[in-house]
Amino acid sequence: MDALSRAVNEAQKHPRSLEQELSYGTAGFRMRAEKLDHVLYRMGLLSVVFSKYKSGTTGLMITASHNPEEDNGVKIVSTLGEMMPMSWEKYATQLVNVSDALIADSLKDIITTENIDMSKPATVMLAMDTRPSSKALAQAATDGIEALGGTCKNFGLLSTPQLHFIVCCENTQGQYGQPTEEGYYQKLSAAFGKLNSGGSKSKYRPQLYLDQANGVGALKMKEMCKFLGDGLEITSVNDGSSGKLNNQCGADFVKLNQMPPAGINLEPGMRCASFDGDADRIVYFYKTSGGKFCLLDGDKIATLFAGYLSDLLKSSGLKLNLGLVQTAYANGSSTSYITDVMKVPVACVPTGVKHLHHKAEDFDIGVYFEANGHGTVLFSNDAQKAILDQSKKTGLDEATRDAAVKLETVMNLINQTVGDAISDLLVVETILSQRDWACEDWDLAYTDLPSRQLKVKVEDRTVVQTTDAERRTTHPPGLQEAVEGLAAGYKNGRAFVRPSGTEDVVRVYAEADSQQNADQLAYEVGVQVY
Ligand code: NG1
Ligand code: ZN
Repeated sequence: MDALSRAVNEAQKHPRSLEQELSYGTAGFRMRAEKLDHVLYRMGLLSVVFSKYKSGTTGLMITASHNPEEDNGVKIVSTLGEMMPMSWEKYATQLVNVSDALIADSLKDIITTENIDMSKPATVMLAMDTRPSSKALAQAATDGIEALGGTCKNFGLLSTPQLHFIVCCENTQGQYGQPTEEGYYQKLSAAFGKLNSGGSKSKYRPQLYLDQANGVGALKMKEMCKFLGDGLEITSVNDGSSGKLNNQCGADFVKLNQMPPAGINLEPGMRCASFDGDADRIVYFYKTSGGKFCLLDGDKIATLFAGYLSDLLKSSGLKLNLGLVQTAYANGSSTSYITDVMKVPVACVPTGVKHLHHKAEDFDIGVYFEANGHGTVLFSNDAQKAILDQSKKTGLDEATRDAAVKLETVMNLINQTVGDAISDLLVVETILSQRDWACEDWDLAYTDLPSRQLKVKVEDRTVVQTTDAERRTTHPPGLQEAVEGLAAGYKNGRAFVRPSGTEDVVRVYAEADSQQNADQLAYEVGVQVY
C-alpha cells in the first residue's frame, strides 16, 4: 500500500465527526480537546509533508497555552524553530476540513502545488504540555506521522519554546545548541552564569516569586534551577501540585485582571512573575510601599531589553540598528516612551507572534513583545557576526570589549526562535542585577495609561474586519466612526475592536486617562459591537 492510501486507511482510527469548519488561526488550531482527535492526526500528516518540503526536521506542539485546561491545540514548527509559514496555513485549514475519504486528494493537492519529493525522509519532533488530553492527542499525531512513513521523535512534556529551540538546534547541526532538553538548560544556564558572577548589590535581590500557572513551566523551571546553582532563588507558586492549569493564575490572568494570582500574598518588596500554561509568556508584578498593585507587562519588558541592548551597543562601538515591534495592544505610553525618549524606531503589526517575529527581522537587532508578555529578541546574521568579531577583536579598550562580550553572552541567553518565559525571566533578572534595580526603578521609565480589555460574544465574529495593523475596522459599516467618536470623548482615549484568532469572540481594547474612563470607553465600544 502506498503512503497516501495508508494515510486514508489509518484515518479510520481518527474519523472527522465535526461538521464545523476550522481554520489555522493566530496559534494553530485550538478548541475543546474532545474535538481535536482528527485534527491532530491530520496535522501529523501535514508535518511530514512539510518536513519533506523543507528537507529538514519539523516540530509539532500540542498545547492551548493560557486557555482553560479542557481546551487543547496544535501548531507546527518550521525547521529553524520559527512558526510554519503563513503560506502553508491554507493547507492546514484545507486538510483539516475535508471528509475522511478526501484526505488523499487534499494531500496530493499540496504535494503537487509545492512540488514535493515524497521519497525524501521526514522527521517530526513532537512535544506536549501538561493537559490531561495531551497524551491521547500525541498518539493521534504520531499515527498521522507514521502513516506517511515519517519518523516521530516524541519528547513528551516540554514548554513550547523548548520544542522550538530543539528543532532549531537539530537543523543547524548543533550550532545553536544541542538538540536536547538538557542542551537547552546548558546553553541558557552557562550564559546566565557568565552574566551574573556576583558583585554586591544595594537594591537588586536575587529572589523571585514565580507563579507557574500550574503548567509545564513549573517542571521545566525546576530542571533549569538545577543548572543555575544558587545564582537565583526562586519560590515556586502554582507549580501544578494541587491547582488546576491557568485557573486563577498565570500570565494571562494577571494581565487581564491586573491582580496577583492565587497563592501569592503580595507584599511590598517582593518581585514576582507569572508564566502562562506553556511557558512562552511572562509578566512581572509587585506592590508599592503605598499598597498599589503594579504590572510590568510585555511592553515594560520590551523597553527594559531595548534600553539595555542599546546601551551595550553604544559601549561596544557597534553600529547596528535596533528596533522594536509591538501590536495595537501595546500601551500608548510605552509607544510614546520608545519613540520620544529612547528614540528607537517602533513598528506596529497585527496580533500574533508570527507577525511580530517577521517584522523584527527587518532590524539588525529586533526586539518584539506582545503586551501580554510574549516576546524575544532577534539578531540578524550580520549582527551576530559583527558582535562575535567585536568580542574577539584585539586592541580594544577594556570597556568596549567588555560590552561586546556581554552582548554576545546575552545573545546566548535569548531563545531567538520564539518568545520564551524561562529565557525572558533570565534576561530580566540579568538586566535588573546589572543595573542594580528593584521593580520600582524598572517601572520608572513611563506610567501606563489605564486600559481595559473586554470580550464580546457575537453570532459571527468574522463580520468585524480590520486594517492598519488591526487599529481600525473596515466592516461593519459605521463601526470605525462610532469607535473614533467615543474615544474622542475621553482624554488620551484610544480604542479598537478586532475578532479573536483563538476564541469565538470579538475583543475590545480601550485606554484613557483614568481607569474609570478606560472601563467606560471599553463598555461603550462593546455596546457598538454587540
Ligand atoms: P487572539 O485570540 O487572536 O486575540 C491571543 C492573544 C495574542 C496571542 C494569541 C496566541 C491577546 C489580546 N491576544 O490571540 O496576543 O498570544 O492569543 O496565544 O492577548
Ligand atoms: Zn503560551
